[in-house]
Amino acid sequence: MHKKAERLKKMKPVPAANLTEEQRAKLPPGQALTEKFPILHEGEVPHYDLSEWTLEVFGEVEENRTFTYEELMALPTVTVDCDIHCVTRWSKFDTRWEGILFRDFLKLLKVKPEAKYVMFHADPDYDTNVPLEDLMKDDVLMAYRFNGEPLTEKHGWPLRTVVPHRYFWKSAKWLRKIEFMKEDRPGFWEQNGFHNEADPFEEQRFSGEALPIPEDEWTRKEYD
Ligand SMILES: Nc1nc2c(c(=O)[nH]1)N[C@H]1C(S)=C(S)[C@@H](COP(=O)(O)O)O[C@H]1N2
Ligand SMILES: [Mo]
Repeated sequence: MHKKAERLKKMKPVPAANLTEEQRAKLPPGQALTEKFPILHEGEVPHYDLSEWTLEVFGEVEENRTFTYEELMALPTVTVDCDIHCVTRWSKFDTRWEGILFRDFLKLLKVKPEAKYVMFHADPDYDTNVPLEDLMKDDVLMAYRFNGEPLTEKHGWPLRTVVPHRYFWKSAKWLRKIEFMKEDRPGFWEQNGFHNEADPFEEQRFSGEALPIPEDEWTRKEYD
């Protein structure tokens, strides 16, 4: 009861007038700052048995690979502090993620030189595309911890990508498969009117006409 009431309460952005000079400079155009953590996804939150969960790698690689959760947890951990920006206009500053640096993960794979793009395949029926070069940055990771705690189910447990310099739909929760591709191909949102590049500072929200998303829609979503 209490929980539900809480959920129905609208999230409120930090009023623009309260932003410090530094915060103003960090906020991309058209975004509002929130101190909460909105929960956004299509479909139902998946549940997994970790002993059966796997991460698969396929496409333009010399050999397909399947990693167990245990194998991934044995890899070196990095910590990334970054700001995140959702196309529905909320931004959250100073989020801390721990996980596997994507660039380090690549060292375990034999990716063919022809591979130029990556499709992240996630549950339930979600995918998103990112250029491979973009994933070489030192803040792109496959995360399993957020702000010092294990990732919660709703935020993508057991593993999600975080690609901070792109709108947040490019960061797949419930990651299951990584596909290396020669040619680019649009993912779920990219096929549904969202911009292929998705740079928040360039305001690359839509590929064609702006989708009719009310500016305060995100304030009605679930959050924690
Ligand atoms: N698997 C999956 N990942 C997803 C989505 C989704 O629908 N399914 N939505 C994306 C969108 S639009 C956003 S804004 C972020 C939200 O992540 P959060 O719920 O942790 O804030 O997840 C992204 N990753
Ligand atoms: Mo989003």
